[in-house]
Amino acid sequence: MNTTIKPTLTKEQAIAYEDKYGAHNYHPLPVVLTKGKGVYVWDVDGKQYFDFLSAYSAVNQGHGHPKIVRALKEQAERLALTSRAFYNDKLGLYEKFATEYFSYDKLLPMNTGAEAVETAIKLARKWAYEKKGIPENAANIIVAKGNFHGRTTTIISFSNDPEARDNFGPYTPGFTKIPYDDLAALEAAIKANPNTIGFLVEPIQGEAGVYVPSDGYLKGAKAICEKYGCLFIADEVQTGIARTGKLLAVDHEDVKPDILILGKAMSGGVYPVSAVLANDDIMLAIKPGQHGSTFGGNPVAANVAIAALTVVKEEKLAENADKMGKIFRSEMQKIVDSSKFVKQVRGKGLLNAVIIDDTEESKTAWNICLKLADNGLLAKPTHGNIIRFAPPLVINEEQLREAIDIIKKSIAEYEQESL
Ligand code: IF1
Repeated sequence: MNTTIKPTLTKEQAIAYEDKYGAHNYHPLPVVLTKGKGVYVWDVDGKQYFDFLSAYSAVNQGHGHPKIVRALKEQAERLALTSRAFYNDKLGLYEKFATEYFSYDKLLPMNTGAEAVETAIKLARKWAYEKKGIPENAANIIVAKGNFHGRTTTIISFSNDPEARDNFGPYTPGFTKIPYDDLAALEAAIKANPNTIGFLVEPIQGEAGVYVPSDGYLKGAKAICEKYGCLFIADEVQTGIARTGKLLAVDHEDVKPDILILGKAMSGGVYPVSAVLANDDIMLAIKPGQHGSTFGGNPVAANVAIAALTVVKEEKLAENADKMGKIFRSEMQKIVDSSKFVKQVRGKGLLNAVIIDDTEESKTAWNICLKLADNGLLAKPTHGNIIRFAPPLVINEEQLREAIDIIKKSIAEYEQESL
């Protein structure tokens, strides 16, 4: 490690402080990080790890990308925040850049993924009442079971994860849950409620365990939405920005969402930046004063997002994610074929998961992640038997193969010890 960086706290202090002074709303792996560069992070004792979480796909461009960090620093020094009470000379530039980049008429800037999802819901409702003539308070949005769209009260109202939802009620009405990857259920649900205005969906379900739907699902869903005059709303907060081997996961099926939700890697992870994109007929349903955010679209966010999106194209991150993802899954498949423990590998691009042959309530995935950390690779379990692997998209083949060796070694050690 660059020895000029001195950790602020020891490992024990950092964990004890968070435990004593922080709310207990997380259960992190016991690793305390102090530095990151590219695909690597370092803990306070100087140990180096491959980062195979990438802050849940926010750090697609790699830690400390010089272009993105420079954009952050320069703009922070010049002008950080104006609020939207005034114009600034960065937001319009960013909106022009991003709408051309994603081919939409307009962008509405927010900060976090959950806020962007909330924005999409409000936009869809506003559009439905004012353009589609839905009776007051009757608008219904269809969502998929197993979804993860964020943590606000409305969003958790249509989650079916008890951890995310229980004892946070009363819940926001206006949502119908259908099974994921089930087009017949989508059409039936739309038919069952004439006030259905849209379908909100993740192109690949992240929290559900990197659940990739059948080929044609997204195209089919969009076609059904079109047939009934509903909006196809894609949550690409996690799957977007080259993660799955295309700029957007919907690009795998050449589908254009009516409303596109982005977050996380919009900033390369250095700053909270999220956005909703739509064409004029939808976006202009929201009028001045009806929605906004103090920080949304601030000059730092705008400057950072331009840099982060530029890096994605300049460094061909989608192509690299596609190529590296294929190598990753074929190597993981070898483990699946030879191991009694490892049941399946699935994913797209560099959003992948390995499924362990154990119960969802087991500690197996957690224990393997501890072993991986010991061996120099950080990943996080999702459920007790699924490990998500999502390195920064700047990873090269040599680094990837080294990481794969660590995964193979760790699983072998785990199997050995649990005999
Ligand atoms: C946490 C999961 C990932 C998201 C999609 C919106 C949001 C997210 C598709 C909200 C956020 C995160 C948040 C993170 C855990 C995480 C996650 F495991 F819970 F499902 F990535 F896979 N839409 N996902 O995935 O974005 O408001 O957080 O910016 O710690 O809760 P946010």
